[in-house]
Amino acid sequence: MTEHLSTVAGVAVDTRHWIGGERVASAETFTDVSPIDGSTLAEIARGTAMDAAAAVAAAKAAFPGWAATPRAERARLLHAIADGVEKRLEDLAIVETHDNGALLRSHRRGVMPRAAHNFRFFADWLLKLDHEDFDTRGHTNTVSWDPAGPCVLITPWNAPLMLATWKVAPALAAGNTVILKPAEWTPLTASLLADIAAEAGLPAGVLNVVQGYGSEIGDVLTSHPDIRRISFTGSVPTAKRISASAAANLTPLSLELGGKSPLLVFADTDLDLAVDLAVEQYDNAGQVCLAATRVLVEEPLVDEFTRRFVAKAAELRQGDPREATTDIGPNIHPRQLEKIDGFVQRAIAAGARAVIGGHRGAGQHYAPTLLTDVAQDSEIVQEEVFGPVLTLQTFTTEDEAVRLANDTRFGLAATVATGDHERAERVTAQLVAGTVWANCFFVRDLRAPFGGSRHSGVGREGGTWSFDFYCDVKNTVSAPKGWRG
Ligand code: TXE
Repeated sequence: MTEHLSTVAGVAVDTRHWIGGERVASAETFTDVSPIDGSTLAEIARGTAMDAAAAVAAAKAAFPGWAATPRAERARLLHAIADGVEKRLEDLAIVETHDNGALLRSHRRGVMPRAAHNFRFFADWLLKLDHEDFDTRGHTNTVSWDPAGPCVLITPWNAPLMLATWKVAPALAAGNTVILKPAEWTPLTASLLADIAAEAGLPAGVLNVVQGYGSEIGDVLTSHPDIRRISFTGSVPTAKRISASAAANLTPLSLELGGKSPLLVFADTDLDLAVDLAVEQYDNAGQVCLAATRVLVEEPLVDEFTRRFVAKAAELRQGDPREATTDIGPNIHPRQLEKIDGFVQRAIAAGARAVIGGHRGAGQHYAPTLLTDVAQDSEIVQEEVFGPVLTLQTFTTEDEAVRLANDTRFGLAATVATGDHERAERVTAQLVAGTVWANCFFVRDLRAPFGGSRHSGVGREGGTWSFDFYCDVKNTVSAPKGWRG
């Protein structure tokens, strides 16, 4: 073991940056702490402006070679990375659980397989991506998907590797080089991904990982004139800052931000389904951008719904995310816990009633909370909490339900629970959101566009939409042979 390796749950993790195919240290480090028990996991390289600039230079230098690499070879390498993720699935799962506190069983069964799938999916999509030839008075228009250049990908802590690979895979598939800046609260799996990519044979400089605080190196990355795309998942204030920074070079952005999504429960719904959908919103301790945190229930159903919801939520077991019996792990950081509790206590002071929860739990847990008697224009109804906190409101007509659902500055997702198919069609058509689910939740297909309206984001990724974003789409118009030639 060298001083740059930390062992997390038996897995060796390099704590340095990965720049131009080499591990690079910084003079200073920052401490990465586990939300499970507050223990120190690693001392991570604290990136500087120089490190960030070096990563951009490495990505720029590697770009021409990678862009010129035939699609089939790029796809092969992405599949090789997916193989590596699968081979190290257990390591990735356990390290991620220590780093962000999410359930080990979810990491094993869902999250890490999905990280591998992200690479396979975009590798395969790349091979299917076709140009379209069409004719204009005998001239041929040929549309091509050209690589754009070095991309900065900035990712959050709630699903670190899954969200990183969701950006890295299409960016690389498109022929771009990448600088990945993981969240400072969860730096570990990005470092393992760099190892995996190197072992798979990805050329030096094609994927770079810079660790550190967004507030210290973010601007250097996002205002850099050599960067051609920025994809960010995180908070609205940071997105605004990145937008301002990117404006210097008009760098195209994809922003996937928060939400305050509604779950509309109509009286004609299958009540078991509606209750399951609502309780599911506590998954990942509520740290899910798509979570339907505003539960809107049709008046006649509210008492029965609440009774069943409370009974079901009471079955949830909070605890150590490594245990198979745990349903909800800790929240990410003492600062987030503070923030969650601040929202809840201010809501209660303003007249809200906690049907369940309303307080901290043991350690770094927050008790699953349902707040009622909340005003539509109150902070708790309008602002993203990003913890296991739901509000409950009632409505009496379909129009009122739609009005309340849309009365937010966000527009990431919405869910409708109804037994009436025509109502489902009518209501989903009126909801302003990037993803709307009818009688289901979290069903995600990588072919589908993903993103948000209003303050939930800018742009869409997924399937062709990812390539639209990560490519410079070009139209070449050729005159017919012999035409004045
Ligand atoms: O987010 P930040 P935070 C929401 C959620 C949460 C809140 C705050 O409501 O409570 O955001 O979380 C990097 N230039 N979501 O403070 O700051 C940072 O290093 C460039 C929703 O953790 O947005 C990290 O890598 N980058 C969300 C990333 O931005 C900068 C997921 C996200 O951190 C930067 C996470 C800068 N100036 C939080 N400053 C979702 N949409 O799923 C910070 N960063």
